[in-house]
Amino acid sequence: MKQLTKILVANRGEIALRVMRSAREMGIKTVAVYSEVDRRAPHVLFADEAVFVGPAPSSESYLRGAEIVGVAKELGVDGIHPGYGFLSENAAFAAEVEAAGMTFIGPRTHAIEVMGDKLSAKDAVKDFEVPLVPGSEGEVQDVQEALSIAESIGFPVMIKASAGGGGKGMRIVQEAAEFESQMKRAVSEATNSFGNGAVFVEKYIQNPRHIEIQVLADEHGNVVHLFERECSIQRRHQKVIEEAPSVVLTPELREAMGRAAVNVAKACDYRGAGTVEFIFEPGGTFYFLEMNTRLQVEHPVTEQITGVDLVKAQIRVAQGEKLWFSQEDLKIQGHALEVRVYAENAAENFMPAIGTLLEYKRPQGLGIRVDDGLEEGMEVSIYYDPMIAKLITFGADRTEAIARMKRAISEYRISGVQTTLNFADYVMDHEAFVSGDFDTHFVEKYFTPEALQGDDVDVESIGAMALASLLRVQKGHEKIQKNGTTNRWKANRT
Ligand code: MV4
Repeated sequence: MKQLTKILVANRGEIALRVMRSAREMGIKTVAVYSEVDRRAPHVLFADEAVFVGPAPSSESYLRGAEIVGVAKELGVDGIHPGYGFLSENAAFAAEVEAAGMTFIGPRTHAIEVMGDKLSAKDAVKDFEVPLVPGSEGEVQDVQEALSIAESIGFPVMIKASAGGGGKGMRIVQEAAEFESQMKRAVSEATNSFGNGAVFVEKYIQNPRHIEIQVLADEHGNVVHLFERECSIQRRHQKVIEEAPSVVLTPELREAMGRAAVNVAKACDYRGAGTVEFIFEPGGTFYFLEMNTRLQVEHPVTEQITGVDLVKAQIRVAQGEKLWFSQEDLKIQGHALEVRVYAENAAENFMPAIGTLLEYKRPQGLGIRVDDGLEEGMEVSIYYDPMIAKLITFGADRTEAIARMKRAISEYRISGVQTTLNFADYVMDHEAFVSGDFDTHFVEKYFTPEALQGDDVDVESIGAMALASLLRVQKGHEKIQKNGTTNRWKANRT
C-alpha cells in the first residue's frame, strides 16, 4: 500500500476544489496549479500550496502535462489527480506521471487507450456480454461495402468516427442515396478533427435516453457499480440536467445494465472510478456506447444517492486498497438532481455570457449542495468552460428533489452575468420532465426562447444593489491579495 501524502490537482474551478476537499479530509496535502487569470481563484486559495503554470489559454497552462509533472516532482508530490477535461483522459500524461514515480489517480494507461477509441472499445468488450448497437464489425473503408452493411442493418444508420468524442464526426444517414456523401464527410471530418479517419456504421437509435452507470474498480479484480445517472437532458452533446436514479429503470433493468457496465470495466482491466455510457430505447433495450475513464461532472448525484465519496474512493483504490464494500452493500437512497449553471443566455441560443459576478449568493438549506469554483466579484473567463456551478438537490423522492430544485433556483442570486438558471426552472416545470417522459431530444422538442419570456427581471434590477456589491467585492479582493503574498504561497513561481 502506497499511502499518498501530497496530491497535485491538475485542474481548476469547481472540480479542483471538489478533489482537494476529499484529500484534506483524508489528511493529504494539496497542491493547486493555476494560470494567469486564476491567481486568486478559490481552488488556489483552498490548496496548501499553489503553483503558477502559465498564461490563461489552457494549451499554455492546464494542458502542459510535462511541466505539471516537473512541478509536482519538485514539490514532493506523490499523486496527481487530473479532474475531468484537460489531461484526464490523456494516456501519455498518465504514463508520464507514473514514469516519474508518482501515482496517477485514475485508471492505468491501458484502459484509457482502449476506451479512448470507440472501435477498440467495442472490440475489447465483445466477449464480455455487453450489448452493442447492431453495426459493422470494425472499421469500414470501402463505400460499397459500407453501404451494403447499412442496407442489411436497415436505415436510418449512423456513421461514427472511431476517435470521436462529444458528437464530433457523427452523421445520421436516412437513406441509401445519401450514404456515399455522408460517409465521405464523416471520414474527412474525422481526419481533420482527430487525425484519424476511421469510421464505422451502426443502426441509428432514434429516440433514446442517455443513461450511464458509475463503476468503481480496485487493483485486485473487484468491480462494483453505483447505479445509473439519467443524462438525457442535453443540448449539442452538452449535458444540462442529470439525475439519479432514472425513472425508467426497473430493478431488473438496473441490475442488467449494472452487470454490463461491470463487464466493460473488467474488459479493460479498469481501476478507479469510471462511467459506462449506454443508450436506452423505449421498451428497455440498451446498448453500450462508450466508457469515460475519468470522474464525471455529474458524479455528485451518485454520491448523494449512495453516500459514497467518489473522490475518496478514487484515491483509496489508487493507493492500492481493496474495495471496502461489495455490490450488496450498495443501496439507492432517495433521489438527486443536478442542474449545470452555465454563464449563457438560453434565450439567445445559449450564447456565452461573460462578465463579472456582481452578486453571487448560493442557495442553502436541507438537501442542497452547490459545487462551484468562483466567488462574488470574480470574472467568468472566456478561456475556460462557461459552467459557473453545479446545483445539486437531494430529496426523499423525485418530487421532493424537483420542488427543492425550484426552491434553490429561486434562492440563487446571480447578477452581472446571464445564466441558464431560468432554463433549468423551465425544465423543472415542464410536463415531460415532471412525468419522466423524455429523451435526448427534450431541448429541441420543447424549448423555445419564448418559453423564458417575462423571466428576465434580474437583468433590470441590478442597479444600485449591484454597485454596492461591487464596492464590497473590491475591498474583499484587497484582502485576498494580501493573503496571497503570505507564506501560503510557498511554491509561487511568479
Ligand atoms: C448514437 C445515437 C443513436 N444511435 N448511436 C452522441 C454522442 C456519442 N457519445 C454517441 N451519441 C449518440 N450515438 C446510435 N447508434 C445517438 C447519440 C446521441 C446522443 C447520445 C447520448 C446523449 C445525447 C445524444 C444526443 C444526440 C445523439
